[in-house]
Amino acid sequence: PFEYAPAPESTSVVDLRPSYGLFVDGDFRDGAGESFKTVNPATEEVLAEVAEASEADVDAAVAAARRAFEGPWGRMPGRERAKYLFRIARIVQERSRELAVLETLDNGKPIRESRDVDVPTVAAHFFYYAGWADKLDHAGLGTDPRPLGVAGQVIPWNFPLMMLAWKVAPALACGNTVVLKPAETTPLTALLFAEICQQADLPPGVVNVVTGAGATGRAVVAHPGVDKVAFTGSTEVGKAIARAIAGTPKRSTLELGGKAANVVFDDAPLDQAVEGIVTGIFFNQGHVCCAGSRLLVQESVADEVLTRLKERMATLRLGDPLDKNTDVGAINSAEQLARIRALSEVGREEGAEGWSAACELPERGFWFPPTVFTGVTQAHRIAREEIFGPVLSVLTFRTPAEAVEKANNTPYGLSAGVWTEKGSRILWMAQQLRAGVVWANTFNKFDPTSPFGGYKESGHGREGGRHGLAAYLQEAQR
Ligand code: TXE
Repeated sequence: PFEYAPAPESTSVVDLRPSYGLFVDGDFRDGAGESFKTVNPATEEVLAEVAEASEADVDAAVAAARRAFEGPWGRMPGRERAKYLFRIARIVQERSRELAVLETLDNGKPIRESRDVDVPTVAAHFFYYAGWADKLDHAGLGTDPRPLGVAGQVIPWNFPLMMLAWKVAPALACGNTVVLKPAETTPLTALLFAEICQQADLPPGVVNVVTGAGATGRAVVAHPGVDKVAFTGSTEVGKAIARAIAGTPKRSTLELGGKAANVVFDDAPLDQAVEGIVTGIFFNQGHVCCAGSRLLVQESVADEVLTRLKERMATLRLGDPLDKNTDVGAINSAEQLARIRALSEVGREEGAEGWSAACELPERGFWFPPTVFTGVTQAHRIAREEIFGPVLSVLTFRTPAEAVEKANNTPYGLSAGVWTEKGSRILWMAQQLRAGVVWANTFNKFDPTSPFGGYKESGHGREGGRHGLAAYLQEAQR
């Protein structure tokens, strides 16, 4: 059964202010309009009041980004830009504890994850793209690849800092400037990152942060001064953004939802596979676009895998995200909890059987126990729709061909996992699966050198690696 977490790690490392303004043109300023509250999802306590950027604020941020692009930043040689990116990467490392605690407070994810995965990955992205910035310079031929201009970047709440790094680091490395709109439930680490930009002496206007809800995101995307739109979020909003920029010359990358298959063959090392299934769906409470939310297990080992999986699930510790022993943290918002509950209810109504280990949920905050559904068919909504929570749907297959057919039977195509001892089968599966990322005998591994992005309704464009540069340069759009 789940255990309650003991006393929390000190939060004194974070200097929380009662209210936060926008970051425009190198300085923090009050918004012209309203403000909103951001809460700790593990306690429902208000963390801070944050400015809601109006259209006029977005206008000011885009103007600042344009000036910076036309001015020092857009003309700076890559090797000079690299220095800023290296500096940012090092400050992220120096302030990693503060960043990790604030991320956990605002998002609800276990501190072990923000400390060991999110923040190190952020630093790694800045180091990696710092290393590209001077490689983009050509020696005096006048054919250096050109940046696009002002990038409007709208990001979600599941990996607030990581999504920021995936977007800001390549944009800056290529010489673009940025107007970033963090999600309304997790604005705080983006504002701390703005402080880091100041500390790194980044020229004013190169990075601007406009906080607010969907309307602020819409204003960024629609702004005529924005040359490129980068979005990560729901497929629904991704489609709305695609419609909003249709007929304009704006470039876009869209990283949308997923319903990844995690495919376990009968020759897989089962202990390792069970760990991979758990990481695949319970990491970050399943708030992961590439989560392995559909387990496809070969019939001959299905019972054994399920038995081991349930045993492992019973050892997961759900509770205080600031406790270093916590495996499963809080659901990010009341709205997301309601969505998870509703779809799980649909699963039961449609005849699937839900199981979770005995567990008493904390009284305050937003919580959902890790849950596995069996008796799921491909027609069930829980096998087709993104739940974005700690809920796994299990299906079985007999042959590799059937596994491929079921894995690909989804409107999405962001990621997939394959568990088998056979190298030839891994290569064959990787070719057959229509997904941007295929993990073999591992899952949810992120590396700055690797391109990440979707097929079909999971969006288009790639972030990360050499491919991630193309999204921010005039040449080589592919
Ligand atoms: O996402 P939204 P929400 C999925 C997941 C989740 C569902 C809803 O299934 O249950 O989406 O989550 C901004 N123009 N994912 O509502 O609305 C918004 O302010 C411009 C998967 O949180 O897509 C936020 O900054 N921007 C996903 C960002 O878009 C707009 C991660 C994402 O919010 C906008 C998150 C508009 N019209 C949710 N409307 C993934 N693939 O990782 C909203 N926004």
